Amino acid sequence: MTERARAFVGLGSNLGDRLGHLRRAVRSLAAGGDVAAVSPLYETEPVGGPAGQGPYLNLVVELRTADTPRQLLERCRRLEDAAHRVRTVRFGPRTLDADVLLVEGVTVDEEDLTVPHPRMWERRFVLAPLADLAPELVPAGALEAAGGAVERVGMLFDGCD
Ligand code: GSY
Repeated sequence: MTERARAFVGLGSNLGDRLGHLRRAVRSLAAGGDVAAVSPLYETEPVGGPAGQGPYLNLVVELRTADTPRQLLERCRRLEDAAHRVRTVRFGPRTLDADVLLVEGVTVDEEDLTVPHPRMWERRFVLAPLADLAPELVPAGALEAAGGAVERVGMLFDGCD
């Protein structure tokens, strides 16, 4: 049987139909057959980037996957392309951001891919949904120390989806 690692992908959107972008991204990930759980949805204060951006919706998806971190990165990029993400302003508003956060037992340090994600421990918009799925992976005090206000606003899919 193929080895499957526990992996976490962060999704965020603060442009256009935020909920729709996240729903399509999670459906598309789930089509891979390796999605194990989806965190609650959070509305979050933008961290970094230009002033005046609208709030993000963020969540974390847990996978049990045979994909390598690079294959996960490629899946993330395909999700962003499908949401017609345009890269103009660094850290600027975006239809969809998809990041490989963690792959259990694996570290990667390459030019375009660092796993665990290097900034995740400072970001409450990552740590709050991650702690919902895997509290044992979030160090004590990290959530409180991290920056950016977050508010849990429900689940991505309600009972009708
Ligand atoms: O790195 C992800 C994109 N991003 C976000 C985000 O997803 N949520 C919040 N709250 N702020 C952010 N700043 C950036 S860049």
